[in-house]
Amino acid sequence: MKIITKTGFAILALLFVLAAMALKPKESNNQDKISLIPQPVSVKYTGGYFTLTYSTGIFYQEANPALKKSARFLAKILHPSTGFPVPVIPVKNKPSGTYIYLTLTENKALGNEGYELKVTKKRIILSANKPAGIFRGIQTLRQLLPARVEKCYLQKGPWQIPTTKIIDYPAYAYRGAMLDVARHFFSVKTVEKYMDLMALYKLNILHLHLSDDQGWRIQIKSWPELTKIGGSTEVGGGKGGFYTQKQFKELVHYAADRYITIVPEIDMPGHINAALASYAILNCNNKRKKLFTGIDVGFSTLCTHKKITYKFINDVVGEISAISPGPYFHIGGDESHATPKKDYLPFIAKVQNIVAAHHKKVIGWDEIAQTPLKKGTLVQYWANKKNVLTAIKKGAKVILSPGGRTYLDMKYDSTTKLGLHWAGYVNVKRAYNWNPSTLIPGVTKKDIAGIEAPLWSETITDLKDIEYMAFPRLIGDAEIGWTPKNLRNWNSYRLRLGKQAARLDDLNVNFYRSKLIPWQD
Ligand code: TNX
Repeated sequence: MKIITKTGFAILALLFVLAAMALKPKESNNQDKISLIPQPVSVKYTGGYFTLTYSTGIFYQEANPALKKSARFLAKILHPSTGFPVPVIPVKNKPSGTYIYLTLTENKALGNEGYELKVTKKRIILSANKPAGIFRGIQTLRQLLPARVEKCYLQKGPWQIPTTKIIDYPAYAYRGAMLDVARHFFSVKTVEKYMDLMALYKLNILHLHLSDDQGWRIQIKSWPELTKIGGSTEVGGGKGGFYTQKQFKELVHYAADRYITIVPEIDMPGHINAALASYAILNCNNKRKKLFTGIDVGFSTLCTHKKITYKFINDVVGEISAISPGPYFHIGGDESHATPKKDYLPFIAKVQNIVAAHHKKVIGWDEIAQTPLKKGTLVQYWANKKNVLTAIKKGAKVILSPGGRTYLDMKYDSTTKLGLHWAGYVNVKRAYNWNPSTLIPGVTKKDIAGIEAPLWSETITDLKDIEYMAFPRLIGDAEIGWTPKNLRNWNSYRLRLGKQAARLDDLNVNFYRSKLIPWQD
């Protein structure tokens, strides 16, 4: 009797458990909270979830210091918020058990920055051809975790990641942001935070506008007055500042850890008053110019027929190139209204030779297309479509930075306090809703290296201002550069962007809460 009762009870209990399992909603994998930006090329969710626990380790293929760095990068995000130890462990072969595993593979389709991310209930395997792809994949993994993982102090779990298979790679190789550190100077810490946020959205180029009429922002050891005088102020008359070469190297290093390349720009022959104010000898009349703290453009020029001008440029390009591992040197070339055209053309040709002699490729604003272009030169479109067509006829590729779409210093609307509006108001939809390959008739995907979103800083004075103007628009630029155009549309994007609010909050980003976006905190 007793035995039967026991068995009966056991059966009843089992039935109860089975019923409860049937009634329980499908495993809560938080999928509706998830938003991936940029949208990956292919994502399949398989309905379950992986749970991060106290014993989850990050394994990486032994003897690969780059993978070790990326594993540490991930552990540094996971550790403070989860409170788990998240050990980083080298292994020879695929481990067993539950883990996160970073490994190189060979898969042509993934290219240099693509990755494959497989999440099952037991393990997460992230593979890529190159360490850069692993790093990009880690950003996707971050976005699959609850936003609070971004916080830097202990948060409540559970730490679930939906099971999925993602295959992903970028549409464009050049996905940039530009920061104007000349009109207002920004500290190393500020630039680093900007790079942190760029990395989260898979941007890979930081173009630093290092000189302009109002300021010279990088130490040149052979021309010390450039920073002593030229770096001593900024728009509005503040105290300005500059990066020592040591600090610049720190930025380069910080960027490299995030697979971001820094593109240094020295704008010439115009936008050069800070240098003309530093050295009398750079002026045609041998008299120093006054420092300038206003926001006019187009009034200054190097003295293009003085020999010393080219010695100066050679020294500057040489010193900066020596501490810039990236392939590019940006020579500006825009708005040289004070330089006669007959002087501008040979000037740009000579400067291209100087850059080549220092083993860098030239990037210049679209005006440089009027001169003969060296092989490998990139022309950056900002204003003049004709220049772009000229550039591609000469075999150059272009970077697209259309003012009325990508300029992060344009006001969102008439009520925006910061910013300018010469290229119109650029709301979040307008910033997102365009395609590089159809922007300029006659310019197709093969002509385009990528896109870049510049933030000019005439009205931008600190990190809070930077974040307000760049976010959320820069996130849209990141998606435009990464995601193929057939997978992009405004309606999907605005919902996904809305779900980024919690993550941006947890990262302390002072983003603009556009009314066009259904923000979910
Ligand atoms: C145009 S874009 C400029 C900059 C200004 C910017 C302000 C470009 C190549 N030149 O000098 O800062 O407009 O939006």
